[in-house]
Amino acid sequence: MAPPADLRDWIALLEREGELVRVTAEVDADLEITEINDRVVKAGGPALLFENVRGARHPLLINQFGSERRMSLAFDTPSLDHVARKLEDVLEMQPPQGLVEKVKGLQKLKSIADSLPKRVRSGVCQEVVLTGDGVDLDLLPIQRCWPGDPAPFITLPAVITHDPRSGVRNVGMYRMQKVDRRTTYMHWQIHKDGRADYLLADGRLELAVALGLDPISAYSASAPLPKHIDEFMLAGFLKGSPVEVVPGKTVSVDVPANAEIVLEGYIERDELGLEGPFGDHTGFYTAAEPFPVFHVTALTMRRDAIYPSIVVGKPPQEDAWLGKATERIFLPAVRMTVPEIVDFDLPVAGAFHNCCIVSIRKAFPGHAKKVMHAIWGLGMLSLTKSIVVVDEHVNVHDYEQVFFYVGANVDPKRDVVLTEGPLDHLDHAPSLQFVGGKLGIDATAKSPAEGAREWPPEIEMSDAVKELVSGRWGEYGIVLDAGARDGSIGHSSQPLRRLLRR
Ligand SMILES: Cc1cc2nc3c(=O)[nH]c(=O)nc-3n(C[C@H](O)[C@H](O)[C@H](O)COP(=O)(O)O)c2cc1C
Ligand SMILES: [Mn+2]
Repeated sequence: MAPPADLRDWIALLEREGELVRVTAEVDADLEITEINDRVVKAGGPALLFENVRGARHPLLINQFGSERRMSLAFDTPSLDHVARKLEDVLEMQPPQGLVEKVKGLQKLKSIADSLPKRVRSGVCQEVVLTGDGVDLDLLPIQRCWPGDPAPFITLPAVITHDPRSGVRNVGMYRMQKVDRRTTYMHWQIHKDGRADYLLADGRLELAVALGLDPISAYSASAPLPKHIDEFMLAGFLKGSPVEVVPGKTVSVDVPANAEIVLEGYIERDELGLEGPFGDHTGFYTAAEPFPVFHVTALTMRRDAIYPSIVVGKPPQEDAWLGKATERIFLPAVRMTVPEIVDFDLPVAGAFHNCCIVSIRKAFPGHAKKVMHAIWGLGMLSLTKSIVVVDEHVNVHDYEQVFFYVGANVDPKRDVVLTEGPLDHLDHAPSLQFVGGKLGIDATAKSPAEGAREWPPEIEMSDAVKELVSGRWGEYGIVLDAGARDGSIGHSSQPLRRLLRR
C-alpha cells in the first residue's frame, strides 16, 4: 500500500474503512456545518462529506484528519511515531561502513532525491478553467464558522509562494476571508514564511492556493519547516512519491496537478484590508487586523470538485491531529539540535504555543534551564509561552504524571524561570502583541550543585514482589481491568487520546 494519491483516493479509503459518512440532507455552510461537525469531532466520529450544501455547486469534506486512526491511514503507517522514525533514519545518517550499509545509505539518499516535486504535462486540477469575470468563489461552499465571524473563510488551503530572491517555494496553511466573488484576504501571521515572501516582493507577488490535496500534501502546508525548505519536498518524502505540479494558467507558479481546486492570483505590496475577527484555534475570537488582499485571476478545478474545510475553535478540534502529527514528525529534528531531549508534548488544550512539556536526559546542573532556552530559540517552538522540563523516565504525554512532578520536585523560587521573548501572533494575554513573558518550570530532580538538599529516592515496589503478585494473581480472586492487573494503571500512555475520543 501507498498513502492516498489524491483526495478521491483518500475519500475512497476512508469509505472502505468505515471512516466517512456522506450527508445528503441539505445543510447550510453558514454556521450549521460547524455545529454538526463539532458534535462529530468531540464524539470521535467519522469524516463528513456534505453533498448538498445550500447554494453551492460543490460538496464539502470536513473532519478528514479528526482522529488518530485517520491520521495513520493518511500516512499509511501504524502510528505517527513510525512517520517520525522514517525521518529520523535520514537525519541520523552516518557514513556507511561495509557494503550492505552503503547500499542502504544509497537507498535513503534516493528517497530524498525522489522527494523533489516533479513537473508533469497536465493535471486534473485544470479540467475546468475560469478566468477574469468567470472567477466565482460563490461556487464553493465556503464556511462561515462561528457567529462572530464577519464572512466565510477558506480554512484548509495550501498557499504557494516563491521567495523573490532565491525562488524557493513555500507552502503554508493560512486562512482566507472571502471578500467578494474574486477577492479574499490572506492571513499570514508575522512569523510565517508566506508573509516573508510577500515582504520581499517589490510590488506584486503572484501566488496560487491549492484546495483538496492528498492528505499528506495538505498536512505539509501546516508543517513548520525552515524557510528555505519546500514543504512539497517533505510531502514527497513522506508520500514516497513526488508531488506532481503543472504550470498555473495565469501566474508563474506551479500548482499541484492532483488538486481538486486551485485559486491563482496576486497580492499587491501595499494593499491591505481589515481581516477578521475570526473564531480561532485559541478558543477566542482574534481581533480584526490589517492583512493583504488576494485578487483571484483564475479558479481552476476538477469537474465535480470537492471543497475541503476544517473548523478551528476551542480545543480539542480537528486541527489537534494536524498539530500532533507535527509534534511527532518533528521530534527527530528537534533532537538533532537538542539531543538530550527524550520526548516532548504540546498539549492540545494549550493550543500548541501555550505549553510544551519536555523530558530530558539530565547530565549537569542547570541542564533543564539550558533546554528551556534551546526551545525558546528553536524555529516556531520559540513562540512557546511556558515550558515544563521533566526527567527522562517521566511520560510527557501523561499530564497527571507531569503534574505530580511539577508539584513534588519544584521549589518555585529556585526552579521557575521567568523571562521574555516573542509570542504567538494570536496570543491575546500579553500586554503587548507579539512579545511578552515566558515561564519555565524545572520539574527534574535537583542536585546539591543546584542548591538542593539530598534528593529522596522515589517509591517503587521491587521487581521480585511484582512478579510474585502477578504470578499469584489468580489465587486472590480479585477482578480488575487489564491495566490494573499488570500494574500499569496510573501510567496510561494515552490519556490525551482518550480525552480526544471522549
Ligand atoms: C487549520 C489551520 C489553520 C491555520 N491558519 C493559519 C493562519 O490563518 N495564519 C497563519 O499564519 N498560520 C496559520 N496556521 C499555521 C500555519 O499553517 C503553520 O504555521 C505553517 O507552518 C505555516 O507555514 P510556513 O512556516 O511556511 O509559513 C494554520 C494551521 C492550521 C492547521
Ligand atoms: Mn515554510
